[in-house]
Amino acid sequence: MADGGGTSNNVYIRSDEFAWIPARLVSQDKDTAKVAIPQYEAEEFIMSDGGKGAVGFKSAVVKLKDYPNHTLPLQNTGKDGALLEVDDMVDLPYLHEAAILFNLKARHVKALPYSRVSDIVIAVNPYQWLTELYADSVRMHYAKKIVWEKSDRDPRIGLPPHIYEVSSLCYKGLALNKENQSILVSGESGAGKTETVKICMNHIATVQQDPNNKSDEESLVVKRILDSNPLLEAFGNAKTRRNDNSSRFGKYIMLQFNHIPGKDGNPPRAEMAGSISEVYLLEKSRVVTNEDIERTYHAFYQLLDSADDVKKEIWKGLVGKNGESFRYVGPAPEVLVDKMTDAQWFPMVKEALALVGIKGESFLTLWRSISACLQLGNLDFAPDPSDDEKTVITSKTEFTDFCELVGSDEKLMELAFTERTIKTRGEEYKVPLKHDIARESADAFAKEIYAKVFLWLVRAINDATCAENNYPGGANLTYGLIGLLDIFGFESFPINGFEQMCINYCNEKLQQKFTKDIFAAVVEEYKQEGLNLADIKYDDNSDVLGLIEGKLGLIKQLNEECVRPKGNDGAFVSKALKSNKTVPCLIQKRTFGPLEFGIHHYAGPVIYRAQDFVTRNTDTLPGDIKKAAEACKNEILAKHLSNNSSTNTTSAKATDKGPKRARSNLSADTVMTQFKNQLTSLMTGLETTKSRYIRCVKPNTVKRKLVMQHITTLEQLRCAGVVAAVTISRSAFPSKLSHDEFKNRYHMLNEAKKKGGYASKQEEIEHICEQLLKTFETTRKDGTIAKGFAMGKTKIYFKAGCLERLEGSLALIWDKWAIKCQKIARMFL
Ligand code: AOV
Ligand code: MG
Repeated sequence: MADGGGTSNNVYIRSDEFAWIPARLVSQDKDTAKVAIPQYEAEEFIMSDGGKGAVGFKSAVVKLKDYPNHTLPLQNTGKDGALLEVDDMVDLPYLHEAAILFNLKARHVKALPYSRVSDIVIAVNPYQWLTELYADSVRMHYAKKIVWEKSDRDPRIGLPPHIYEVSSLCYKGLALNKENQSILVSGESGAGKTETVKICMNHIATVQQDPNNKSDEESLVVKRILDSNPLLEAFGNAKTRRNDNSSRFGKYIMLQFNHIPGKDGNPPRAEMAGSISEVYLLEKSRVVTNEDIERTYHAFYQLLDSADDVKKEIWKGLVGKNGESFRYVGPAPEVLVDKMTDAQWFPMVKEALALVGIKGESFLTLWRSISACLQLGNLDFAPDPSDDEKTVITSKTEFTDFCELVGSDEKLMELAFTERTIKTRGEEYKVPLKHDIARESADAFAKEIYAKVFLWLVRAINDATCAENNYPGGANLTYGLIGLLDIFGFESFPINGFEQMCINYCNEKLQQKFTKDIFAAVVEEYKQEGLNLADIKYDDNSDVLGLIEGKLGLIKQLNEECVRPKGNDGAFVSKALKSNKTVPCLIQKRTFGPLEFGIHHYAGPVIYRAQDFVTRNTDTLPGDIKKAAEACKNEILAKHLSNNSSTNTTSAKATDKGPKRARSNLSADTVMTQFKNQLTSLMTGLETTKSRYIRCVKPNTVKRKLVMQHITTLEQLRCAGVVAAVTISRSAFPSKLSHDEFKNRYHMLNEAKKKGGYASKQEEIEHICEQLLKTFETTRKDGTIAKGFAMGKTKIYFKAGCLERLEGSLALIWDKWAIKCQKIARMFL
């Protein structure tokens, strides 16, 4: 292919450093291609869209076998040769990984964080607050165009992509079509999930207000709902390496609505009547560990940085103390959340607590429980000098203070830490505990207290916000809901543990739904266009879910180890590997250690190390400590310290105080089983909604604005299923063009024009394609011929390689023209 002229010379090639880079195709033969690669300063390249500022060119030869279909992916360039940048990436003529990456990047460097892939909104974290993007006028514009303006066409046409379109569509679907809605937000840590959910929630709170009643103030319940965010963040968020305000739990907020019939010619409305939140897998281990760069939960610092008179009222042991006084906290860097310090947050949190009814005595109980966690870290244990099988508490004053703080009998608590009650055949006896076991019990106790405080808080918030308790007639409210899911994204580290397995299991569940929904949307599009549905097919991930939650699956095997006397991690792995030997998505390698196994997840392979899986899954507090806790005067400890950590708050009844069910047997209560049940209930709930997807992307690991690192961005697009979504929607026909676009661009390819003209534009286009795409024809199973293209009512769809063929033919024509022009020019010289 000749250099210059046709746009088909602009391609992408693979790069180790940048994943994909733009290049110019110089020539190619069967196996290799010669390309000219523009050279950039590395820094400049990740900052710019790669289309400008090249400092020179370098020649290279690439092997075509490294590329899908043996073809270098083409750049999407406009008439002027500049990179085409579109709102909706399905409008790109060439849709592949590199095209998505460079389109997102072209937008990101212009501070346009939102793009679409059909109905999915991609939100690239701008790492700068774009005030104008969220201005009141913009909020109202989306609501007006999407919710209130009557139109038969897609209301998003003409609107730049925005998460406000998602919140507006949800509200419209609920208010006008009476269909429950959900927004599923995903992305890796720091990608912007929590911010996105808050922005959508605030938008919904505005849109639901009566547009004809300007004085319609935010109702108390709406205020409580919005203010529950900072509250959950104080107790459930922490500074991590990747995000200064990282949510260490998953959440699903269900906003409840009442139907307000339309009157005086106005359309019906849905009024926000309440909310219920469900939380998942709070990271308990953070309470008892501290790392240099990371911190424990914000609440600890807020308490320790509060004024001495506040501390004195909560517990005198806090006065004059700071992080360094407590082992679980230690010295830690100051962190600003929403530009506020920990000390500034404390009164805000106090106010938000009061709004959900936590004030006076219950306010003190809450912070005393947090102080009790702190104090547990400072307890010291040592071998008893007279018998080193026994343990003594060496930090006497700290221990007395702790007992006073939780309102416990000192003797009872001491025995709970230093002895264990064993029951056999109806007999009960005590065995002494070694000091390191006693220390572990103190850690387990602190984690448990914190987890219960968190659940207690969630319940209090639910009590104060659910429509059942707070909206007139709310107990019988059946109208509808919008659910917002802010949950941990897919994780893969060099070493992956129990937590990653839970997280990735959850992501597989959501991916299955995502794939199903995308597929349904493609089926719908094909129907509308009148295409043959037999041409589309997709693979889903039910094999991976079978491996995890199936009859002989990993959860089942792990649970069995947790009830088996002497059950252990090694036995779990060997049994799991044996019974799933023939399952292709399970990875077994000779080079693996005895505790290692791998899973081919939809987002890629992940290797797990099953160290502590049995303990993590069982997660029980020693019985003696549990008993001592139940005897405490501190209400949160005494009443809510059950092993059932599931909030199970999907109904108003779940706001009942106290544990909901007694433990029937151990396996019913393992962490995995609880999580599986929670996920099943989440998925069942989601099935009753119309789900909309926002995929958050973290453009770089240095938290800088306008910078996009290619490799990490692409990995996220794969994990978020964006590439998969495109693959599904384009599986049969990766490219499509409207009839007009086709005709404008390729009409000159019609070398053998039909005599007598064409009955329609469609017929003419079909004629051109018939001439050029014969070699792409295949025979379907039923014996019919599938062409290289499919003629839809408004668009024409192409199989892989077809559009490239047309582009190639176009380039040849241009070359001929160029030669002709040169000849003519020479004649005049
Ligand atoms: P996450 O929820 O996805 O991470 P966050 O929503 O906490 O991520 O976002 C991380 C940080 O990115 C925020 O603190 C902001 O500084 C910035 N940010 C996110 N979205 C926006 C936005 N729309 N505009 C401006 N800045 C933004 V984690 O909870 O860690 O998985 O566990
Ligand atoms: Mg978050």
